Amino acid sequence: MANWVVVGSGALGTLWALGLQQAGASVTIYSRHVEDSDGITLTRTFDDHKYSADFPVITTSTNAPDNAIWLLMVKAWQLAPLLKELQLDVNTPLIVSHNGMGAADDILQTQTPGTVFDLVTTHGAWRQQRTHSYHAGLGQSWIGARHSVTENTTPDNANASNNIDAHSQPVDRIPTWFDELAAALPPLHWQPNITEKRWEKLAINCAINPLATLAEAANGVLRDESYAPNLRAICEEIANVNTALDADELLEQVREVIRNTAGNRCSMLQDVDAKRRTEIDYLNGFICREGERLLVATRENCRLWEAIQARERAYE
Ligand code: KPL
Repeated sequence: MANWVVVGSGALGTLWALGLQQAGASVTIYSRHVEDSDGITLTRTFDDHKYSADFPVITTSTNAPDNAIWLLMVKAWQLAPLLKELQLDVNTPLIVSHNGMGAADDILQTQTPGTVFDLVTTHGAWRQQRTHSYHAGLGQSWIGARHSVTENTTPDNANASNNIDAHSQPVDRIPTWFDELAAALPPLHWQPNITEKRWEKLAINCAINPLATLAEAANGVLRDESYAPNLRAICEEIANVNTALDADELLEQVREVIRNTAGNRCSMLQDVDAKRRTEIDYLNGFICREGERLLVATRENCRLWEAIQARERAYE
């Protein structure tokens, strides 16, 4: 069994930590909260069943167990400061899971190739309290090794293309710890081309999160026909930015997620309600910046980026 360190005991971090421990793995939580320093109790509620377990806490990465695998379940904007704080060895396996793209790419590029893994999940969970997660919807997850995504998308790259998969080499070697992670929160699929999944999830979040947040309503509000032009424009712009994608397929996936999560208040709306920073800069903001770089029009994504930023500026 591997040694796992989970960072971010938010809604999803809690689910993975509890699942890994239940699967028999050794799990440590990294936390900078003073009240956690002697240990932490995490709780999951699913279908009226409540389950709690205790975890040891480390407050500095130097106290991490040997050969630990780090599961970084933090928001996109927290990732770069976290990695700077942790100062982990470049050979440390890092699993990254957040909404959006472009977070800490420059830092993650300095890791030894094959040590950064992206985890994409459709499980729905809310934080009932800081250490209590409500598992609202069963989903599935995909994990794969990150490959040269940003080599094609950095402004310095003279051969920059808007087909993000054009030059990247999927990594197929499944890590030894995969089964352990898969047992924690099934089903988890090994995805050699995780970049494709990340873009699909990006499109889902770019479409649902800002529109539902501006509507101040659960995702199901977007079934209203009046949102059809916005949803289509978002998907078309994303498919123009990344020509490996098909706008109709993205739109179909977006509509399916809207149907399946109709009763959910999306993570961005939860952030805005709590006056927290949202992940908009890594969602529609990312698309808007990519559009500018590639000279592709992304008006609707840029409009939504601006509108959510305005909401954030209005926090008291
Ligand atoms: O990932 C989500 C989020 O809220 O961030 C969706 C899929 C939109 C579900 O609410």
